[in-house]
Amino acid sequence: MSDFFGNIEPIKFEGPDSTNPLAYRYYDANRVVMGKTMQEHLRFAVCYWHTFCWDGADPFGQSTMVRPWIGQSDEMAAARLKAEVAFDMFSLLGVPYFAFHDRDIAPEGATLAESNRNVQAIVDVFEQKIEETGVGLLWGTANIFTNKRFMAGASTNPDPDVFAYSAAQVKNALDATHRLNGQNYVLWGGREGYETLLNTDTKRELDHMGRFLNLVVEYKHKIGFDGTILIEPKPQEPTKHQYDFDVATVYGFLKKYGLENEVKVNIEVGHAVLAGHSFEHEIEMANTLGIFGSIDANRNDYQSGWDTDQFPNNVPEMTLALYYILQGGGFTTGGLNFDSKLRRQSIDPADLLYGHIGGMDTCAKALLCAANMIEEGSLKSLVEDRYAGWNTEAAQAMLSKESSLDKIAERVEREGINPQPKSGRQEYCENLVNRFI
Ligand code: XLS
Ligand code: NI
Ligand code: NI
Repeated sequence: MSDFFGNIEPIKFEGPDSTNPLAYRYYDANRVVMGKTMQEHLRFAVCYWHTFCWDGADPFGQSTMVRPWIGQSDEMAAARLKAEVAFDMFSLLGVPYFAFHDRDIAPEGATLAESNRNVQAIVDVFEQKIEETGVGLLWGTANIFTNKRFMAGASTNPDPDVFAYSAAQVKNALDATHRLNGQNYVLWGGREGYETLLNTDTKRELDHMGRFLNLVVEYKHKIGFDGTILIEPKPQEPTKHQYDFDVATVYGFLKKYGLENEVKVNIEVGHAVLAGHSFEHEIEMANTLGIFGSIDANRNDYQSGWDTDQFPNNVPEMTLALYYILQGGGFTTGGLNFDSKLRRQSIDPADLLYGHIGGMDTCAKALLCAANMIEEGSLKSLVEDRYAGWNTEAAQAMLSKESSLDKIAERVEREGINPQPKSGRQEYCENLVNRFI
């Protein structure tokens, strides 16, 4: 154990009345809710990047946070210390999973081969830590957006050498994820998009991205990786226009390149909001299209209009999200990764714990609310009643191959069909939801 967190003891569940800021008030890992423990439902993960790789520097100011592994001359020793502190934190929180980019865990070398060796060395450390602590890998990914070689994209770069380099880097990250028994492998389209159409051939770029994803899926099968490949939609930032705009756009892309049964989505709260959607909209679209995979939990500042990646603290928003996740059958290989970071003035090691404790409690409380909503059932029966007309034979017949516009028109005339509006009862529904929060 490192001394980064001082003498902080593992975080325990103390119940809603607890005033201890280093205790869970709602997250009770072994509590059974709708037939599964909270831990099994929520499958929490801590992300490596915001948590261990950011020191508070922003475009206007220097670093604010003490991170003894950042800025050291012996970068590999620093990477080992970072891994040590990371697993200390996973154990203090009692989270079952973590997630990382290849470049989060080990320094980039002078060549890809050297970078790969650095990643392998830390993966060796992880292997042992996983063995010791029982913490698992929710997902791995490759950072193919930070280095300037990726400034015009990775698989969508006009330069085929960047496509090749990206493929080689993803191969190594997928191998690492496989070795660590990762539950999923994520591709967030970091700079897969464009700044201006004036210099961009979108047809080529999409075809290249489609082939790239097929290469990833083919390789996954080749090595016998049985985790899920996930795309993480985001509409903009860092590029002005990102190709993986939202869930529906990703589905169209997967269909076009024949991958709709191979790839699912990792939905991030802040990205949904940037796309002009609610989080639950994106979840329910993914359920509807059969591609729901995992989530990146955070929240945006509704005022600033950026992906501010704050820790979730909005119980009503998370309740609706979990309501739709549970209705869709819950997570399988996916989970709830905190793609969340501290604010720049939160400089104490304990702040990392407060952020995660608050996020986990928000989600746990939301899980209880969502489970109550489902068990009580009024909202579901309201929706069923609203569509009940479709259960008749005549209604179903319209959807069959034998029906036609003229047959339907003839029936409308013959039966004198004259629909009367019915209330959608939105306020009633909203009040109903609030009964459970
Ligand atoms: C950035 C993304 C990124 C992915 C992993 O906005 O959320 O952090 O989750 O590459
Ligand atoms: Ni994310
Ligand atoms: Ni994000």
